[in-house]
Amino acid sequence: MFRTTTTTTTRLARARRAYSALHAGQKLPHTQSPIISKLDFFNSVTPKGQQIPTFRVLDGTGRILDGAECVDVDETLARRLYEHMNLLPTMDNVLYNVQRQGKISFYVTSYGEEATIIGSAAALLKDDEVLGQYRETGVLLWRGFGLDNVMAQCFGTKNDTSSKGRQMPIHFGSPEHHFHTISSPLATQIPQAAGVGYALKRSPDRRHNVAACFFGEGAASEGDFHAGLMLASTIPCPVVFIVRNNGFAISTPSSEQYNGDGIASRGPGYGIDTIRVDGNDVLAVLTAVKDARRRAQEQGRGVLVEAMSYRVGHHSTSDDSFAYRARSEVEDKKRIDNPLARFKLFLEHNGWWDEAAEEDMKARLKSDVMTAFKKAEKEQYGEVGNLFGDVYGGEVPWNLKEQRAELARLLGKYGKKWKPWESRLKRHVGQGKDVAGKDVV
Ligand SMILES: Cc1ncc(C[n+]2csc(CCOP(=O)(O)OP(=O)(O)O)c2C)c(N)n1
Ligand SMILES: [Mg+2]
Repeated sequence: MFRTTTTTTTRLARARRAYSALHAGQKLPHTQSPIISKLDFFNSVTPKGQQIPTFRVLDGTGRILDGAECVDVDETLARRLYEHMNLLPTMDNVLYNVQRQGKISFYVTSYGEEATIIGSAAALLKDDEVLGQYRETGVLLWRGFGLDNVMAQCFGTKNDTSSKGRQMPIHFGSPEHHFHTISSPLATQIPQAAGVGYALKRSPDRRHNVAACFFGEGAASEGDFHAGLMLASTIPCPVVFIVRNNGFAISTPSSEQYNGDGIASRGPGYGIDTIRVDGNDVLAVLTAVKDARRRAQEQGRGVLVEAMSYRVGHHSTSDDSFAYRARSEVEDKKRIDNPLARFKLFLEHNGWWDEAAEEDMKARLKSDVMTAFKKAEKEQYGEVGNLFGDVYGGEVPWNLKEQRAELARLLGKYGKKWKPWESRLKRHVGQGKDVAGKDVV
């Protein structure tokens, strides 16, 4: 049996004191971590039992919270924010129904995320490079892309400057508006944004800019999220990562997507400034993203913003969300924390808005959307041969030549005889003759 004598205890205490004196201030290589001798496991980034706070400016009645930090917003800016927030659901209502009628193949709405998207758009410089996921059409509208361009892309007409009618609806892109083309595979834009940030930093005439990268909390489960943040943190490069935490990745609720404190808890792991913000409060989003872009630009390093909101709409037109969530839940969220209603109250408190202005705006927006929709619905599609262009530079490779020749043969055989092709070809510029020559007629 082992017995501890008084002498042993004293000797041990003396040894411990000597050890502490010797090791006081000592650090292991490559770290400033203080040395401790108690097991201290930790989790997430806040003291135990607490969560990362959420930055908010507007209360539920549209008033600015006492002492809240907020950028200056005058009447012109406030009205512009509100009108763009309203343009989104007006456009979504029309295009969602148009898809249901089979006139376009697919659509994604922004219901519930109007404040997150428009607030962020307004916080960026017009020439900051935006890499979006797919639910950020509002950024393009804020930058003046226009409803005609939106419709042309969704309908794939000859006026589709994003993709010449070759992409699924909502895959917008516009170099003029510094908006990189949307691609469906989740999270690919995140490491790309780090590369764009690096390129901006290396271009003397673009050092005033940052890359702004949008994605959902679901996309943050992809490896590319980690690669992107790692790059932006270590190269480093100026990127504002804006994660829209809307509670769902299609049918998977966010409670099943992570065990940590949301996505914001991951930022400190990469040593980048991070903030969580009320995504239903346009003034909070605007203020937070503006400061995030300032930090990213000044530090030349990534910054992470997590905007908390709720996806009110179905994931897309390919989804029926009532298969996995209650209608009553959606109705409650719409009512309790509606970003449009909150900001409208703010405008009214300032004497900048009334019911007449509301009615006038709604009528105007609806008419703008309907005019653009009707124009695109009747518009011609581009030349059939567009199908083969813009894939490779230089000479067209043999496999595309073969495919083009095969299409020419089929157009010659069926172009006039098979009704679906016949009617469809009539809507294309050149009616297929650019591929099949006179054979098609
Ligand atoms: C690599 C990859 N995996 C899966 C999908 C299918 N998919 C499309 S959207 C989506 C959910 C994304 O959720 P989130 O990132 O939270 O964005 P939200 O739709 O909520 O805006 C999934 C799984 C995909 N497009 N790409
Ligand atoms: Mg989501």
